[in-house]
Amino acid sequence: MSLKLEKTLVILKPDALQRNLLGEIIARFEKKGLKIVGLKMIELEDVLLDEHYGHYKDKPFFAGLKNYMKSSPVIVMALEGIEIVEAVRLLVGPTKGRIADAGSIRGDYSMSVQTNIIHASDSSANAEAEIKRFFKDDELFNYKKIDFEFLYGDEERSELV
Ligand code: 3AN
Repeated sequence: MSLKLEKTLVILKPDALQRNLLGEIIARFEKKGLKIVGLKMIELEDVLLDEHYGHYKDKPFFAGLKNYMKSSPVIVMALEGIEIVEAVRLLVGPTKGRIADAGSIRGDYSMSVQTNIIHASDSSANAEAEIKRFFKDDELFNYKKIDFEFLYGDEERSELV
C-alpha cells in the first residue's frame, strides 16, 4: 500500500480571533504533529467568499454567513501530513458545535452552527482547490522538520510516494 503526504486548508474564523482562541487551536495542530506549510492573516472579501461558499449562495443564511466571515480578519493555514484531510476533520468535529464530540475543536469551543470557530477542507480535491484559492505558490513552504521520523513509523515512511 502506498501513502501520500497531502495538504489541507484550515481557516480560523472571526469568532476564534475575537474569543482569543487562535493560539490554542494552532497549538492543537502542532501537538498532533501536523506540519504548518503556510500561515497568514487576511480579510476575506466578497469575491473570495462567493467562491468559497458558492454552494450555499441560495441559502437564507448566506448573507449572514458572509457578514460573519468579514467581521474580523481570519487566519488561513495550510497543513501537511499523511491522510491529513480526514485527520483534521476529526480534530475539528461536525458543523454544529453544540453536538460535536468533547475533545474536538468545535466540541470544546463552539455552541453554534454558524459561528463554529474553524473551517477545514472536506476532501483532497477540495483541499487542493482551497489552498490555491487562499495561497500563492511563494506563500507555501517546503522544508524539513526534525520530528518527522518520530511522527510516523518506518513502514509508513517507506510507503510514502
Ligand atoms: P463544515 O464547515 O462543517 O464543512 P459546511 O461546509 O456545511 O460545514 O458549511 C460551511 C459553513 O457554513 C459552516 N462552517 C457554517 O459556518 C456555515 N453554515 C452551515 N450551515 C449553516 C446554517 N444552517 N446556518 C448558518 N450557517 C451555516
